[in-house]
Amino acid sequence: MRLPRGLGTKRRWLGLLMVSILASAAWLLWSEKHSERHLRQEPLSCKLPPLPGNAPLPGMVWVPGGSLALGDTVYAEESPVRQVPVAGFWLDRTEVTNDEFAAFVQASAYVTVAERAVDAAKHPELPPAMRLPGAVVFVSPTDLSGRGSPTQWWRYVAGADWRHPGGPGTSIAGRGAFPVVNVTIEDAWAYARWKGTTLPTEAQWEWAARGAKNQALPDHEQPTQANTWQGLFPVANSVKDGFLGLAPVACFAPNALGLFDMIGNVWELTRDVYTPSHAVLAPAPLEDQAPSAARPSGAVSVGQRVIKGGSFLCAPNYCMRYRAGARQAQDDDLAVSHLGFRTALVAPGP
Ligand SMILES: [Ca+2]
Repeated sequence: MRLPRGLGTKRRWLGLLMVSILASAAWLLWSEKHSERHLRQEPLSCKLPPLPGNAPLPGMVWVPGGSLALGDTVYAEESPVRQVPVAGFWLDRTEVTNDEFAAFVQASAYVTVAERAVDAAKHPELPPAMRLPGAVVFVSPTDLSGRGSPTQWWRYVAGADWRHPGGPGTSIAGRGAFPVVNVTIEDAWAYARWKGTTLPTEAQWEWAARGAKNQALPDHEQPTQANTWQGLFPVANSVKDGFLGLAPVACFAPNALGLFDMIGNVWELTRDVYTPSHAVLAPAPLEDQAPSAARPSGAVSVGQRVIKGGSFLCAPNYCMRYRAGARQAQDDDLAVSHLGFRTALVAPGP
């Protein structure tokens, strides 16, 4: 029996639609169950190997100087690749943890940017709800009808800050070894000044992430020794690397210099003002610059910093920025749940 042509086409489409909906639902259910199983197994800390006792401050490793091919060729903002000299320096071997940041806050009574109300004079366009103290938090989307708009998985959550990474009702209890998040460049500078260190430049950071090697052709594959996203972002994460969300620091093998999590886990702030490509270089930021004071000539985006390394949300289909040469802009006064930092120190080598 043949149905009239129009009706047959309609039924075929309805059938395909049903199959597609059922397949998506099954995939989501499988992925949720799979993720829950992994969540229960995720460690709250990972063991750091002992460090040689020659560092000027605990937890720092020496990054020897050299010449770096800064940048990459995957996204426009990484080009052109430029040869940049980098002098030797010290770098924290892990991202700054909640425990480390808590010690700073306890000693200094510092209040982070996310814990303060947003300055209405600076952001007159924002609705009152977004001027409350808070941060932008990743929330797994349940509705993808917006065709890939990031607003489906990023939400401004009032009350989200470094102590409450997901907002009210969440906490960092038991998560002292996790990287601190929901911090801004101002917060990172405050921590670094307190510790007697500084923030790395983009070139320093990238050179260190490459293991102090002038790699002409960087590896573009999704790394296995890093906390990233395996699967189709943002709907399905197979959690092959063992972590659905953030991981404690140092759960993956370090690079050749002994640095952990340079790629993945959290994006890391650098002191460099963001420029849209390497054709426009930020000035050599040798001095400790207050965020509002850093306005290099030629920089198009004022009020944004370069962040590096990608995060646990980077997937092959969405943000292939789990590479040393990748970079992204970050608003100076916006705290985000996938962003942290580590500090550097310019001092004589071992
Ligand atoms: Ca992961």
